[in-house]
Amino acid sequence: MMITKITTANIGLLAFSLFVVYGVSFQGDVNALSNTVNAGGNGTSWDKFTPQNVTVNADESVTWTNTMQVAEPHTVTFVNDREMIPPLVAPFSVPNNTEFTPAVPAPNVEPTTMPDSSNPNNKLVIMDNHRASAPVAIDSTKTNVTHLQPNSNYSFAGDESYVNSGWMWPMGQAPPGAPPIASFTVTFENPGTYHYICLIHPWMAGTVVVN
Ligand SMILES: [Cu+2]
Repeated sequence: MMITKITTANIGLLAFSLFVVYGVSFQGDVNALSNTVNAGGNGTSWDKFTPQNVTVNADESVTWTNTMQVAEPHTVTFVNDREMIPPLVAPFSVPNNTEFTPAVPAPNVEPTTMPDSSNPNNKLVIMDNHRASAPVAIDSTKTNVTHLQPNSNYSFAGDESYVNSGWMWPMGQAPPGAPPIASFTVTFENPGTYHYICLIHPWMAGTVVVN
């Protein structure tokens, strides 16, 4: 499980690198329907939510899908306090004798580890942060964490401290070991103006206005 997540993160970085090399030549039409938002696109829209701003009525839903032509992930992430912005990876302390066995056959993978300066019996292993890569909701107290199913329809009260889609891949392009998340649907229960970002490309931002 641990290795799978590290592998997923590395594949994500690889996918991003491949996108930088090959993705810029793609062009595509962005054809947004009512209450649907494209997360990423092609050509110059690859790092945008389209439409960037949507307006719905209370109890209506908005669905985001990843419309990339290459395997580049995006997230839809509502954060109401900057300290709740999660790092994509984080160090965790494990006993020095902990061994990691790759769960997905691959000839060239290895976890990143380093000494734990606070405990000589332990080492640090850099892990994918589940709160960033998986669908998660955290309530206004920042203590009650709900793990959502991939491609969830989440009922959003509006006062949550954190609501995340997880890494959404173009349909069918999630890499081995990654949850096959291709969409995220949010039903907005209460009027308000709600801002969201993509954790992987934090300059990607959008707004939902609920009347
Ligand atoms: Cu993104």
